[in-house]
Amino acid sequence: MRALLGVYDKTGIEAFARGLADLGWELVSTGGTFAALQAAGLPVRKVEELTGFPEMLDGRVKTLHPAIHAGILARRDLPAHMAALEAHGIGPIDLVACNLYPFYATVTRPGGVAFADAIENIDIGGPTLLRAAAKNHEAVLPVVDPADYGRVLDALRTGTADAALRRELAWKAFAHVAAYDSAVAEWLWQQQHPGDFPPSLTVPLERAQALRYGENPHQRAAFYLDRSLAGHGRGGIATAVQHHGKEMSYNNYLDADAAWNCVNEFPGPTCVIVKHTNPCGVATRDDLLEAYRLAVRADATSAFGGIVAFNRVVDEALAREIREFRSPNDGETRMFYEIVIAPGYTPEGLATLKGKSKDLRILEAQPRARGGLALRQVGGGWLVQDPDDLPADEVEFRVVTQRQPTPQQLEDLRFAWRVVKHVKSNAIVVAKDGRLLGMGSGQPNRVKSVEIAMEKAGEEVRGAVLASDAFFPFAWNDSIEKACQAGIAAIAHPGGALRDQDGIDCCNQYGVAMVFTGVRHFRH
Ligand code: 93A
Repeated sequence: MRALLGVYDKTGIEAFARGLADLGWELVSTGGTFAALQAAGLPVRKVEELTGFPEMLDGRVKTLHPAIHAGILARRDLPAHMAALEAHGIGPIDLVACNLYPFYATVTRPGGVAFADAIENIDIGGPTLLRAAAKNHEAVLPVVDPADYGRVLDALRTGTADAALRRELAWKAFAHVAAYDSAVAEWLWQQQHPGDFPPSLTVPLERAQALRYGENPHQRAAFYLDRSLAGHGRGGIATAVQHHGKEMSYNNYLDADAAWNCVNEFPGPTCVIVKHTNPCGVATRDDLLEAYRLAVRADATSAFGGIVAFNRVVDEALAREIREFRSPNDGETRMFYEIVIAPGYTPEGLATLKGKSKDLRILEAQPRARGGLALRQVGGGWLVQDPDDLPADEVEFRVVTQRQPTPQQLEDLRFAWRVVKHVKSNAIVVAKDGRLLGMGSGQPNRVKSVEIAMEKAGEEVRGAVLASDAFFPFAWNDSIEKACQAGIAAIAHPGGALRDQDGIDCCNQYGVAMVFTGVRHFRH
């Protein structure tokens, strides 16, 4: 039996080769792999010996030769194939271990990469070897992943290299080459059309976790990592580390993502509590612990069973507060949460939090970087857009009323604007002193969202500010007048309605300040 070993990543290759040699296999290798095996004292032949050709063109042509590919591709069950090998003095190859030039790592290298460098890192011979071996996997074992060396050796030792193993290895080889070529194609497109959406999209997704079920128990589900260049190293919920607790569920991922994106909207220490993808408690304070207390109080009923996100490290005092905090509703029941997510924990903070329950999921994550693509499925297709990444600081507030907002109101409007972006449309947020008092979300009627938000704010609505994700189409006897009558002191919305002047007149009559943001944050 003959094995062809040509690997860029030489991890584990020596032990694998030794195992094969011990089983009586003949080893053949490309230059670098040959040198490594020879240095390890293993009997190994050069590919050149088989091809009768030197490696050419700086290594661009090493294994691309009939003596190699006929040896891999010949059908052992066809006498004509075997006779052809014989006639040309070619021996069969029964195993190919190969991993490819590091194209992905090269083009994602920090600091960028020269075009020519990237091109040189496109492997041609390797994918060809792998595809040939995978096609003829009935006779040839294609091994692309060093993690498989051990089980392949075991199977050879015990004579159990059966169809199931061979098909799995073949699948892995083709999947690997397909993802590799996708990355090359994506990169090439980007070189010519930076920032443009490609005419066809191949997003290599790698299954990171099988989920117990989807949104409901009768739906199957899994979590996939975006391995495209656009998704590379982007942080966010996909790369979060779980320190403790029950396995993440489908809905957990959705909610944790919403909470994490919202909390990272804020520059100062902030706590965001999310329920069913909507922020129901948000507060910014110099003291993160105080921010947490205020965030729960915004709507303790909704916060129960929610996701708690912080944009600063969680220390012991805060962890104890999260563990012990009793519902402000009855002063007795300890708050229950699905997930706590933060950029980090002190060792004592983490230990304390773990003591809350064995189920509490504790995640550590990095903010999602800006850019990439936002994809959503509709029947028979996908919608693709830029993520809603517009930094809140870049949104200009234009005062359109006689009354100017006070500096505190302006700050509260900024706060409310950061929150409202993360609330399902129609989204209304009422806030004061850097904390959320009430929100209305997902109502098809904007007036209803206003009413819900103000009802949640209760007495505190007087002197609070209100933000709307989209403009108010009507004012009198509608959203704006209702807000003014309830005691809202300042309003932010994009502006741009046919009846904008009605809204301005209404605010002027009630002595309320209003700003136009010129930006909309629909979230459908
Ligand atoms: O430049 S190539 O595309 N031309 C080839 O004919 C060829 N054959 C194997 N690259 C080729 N390989 C690759 O070389 C393998 O995929 C592997 O990554 C690498 C192993 O080379 P070495 O043993 O010299 O380190």
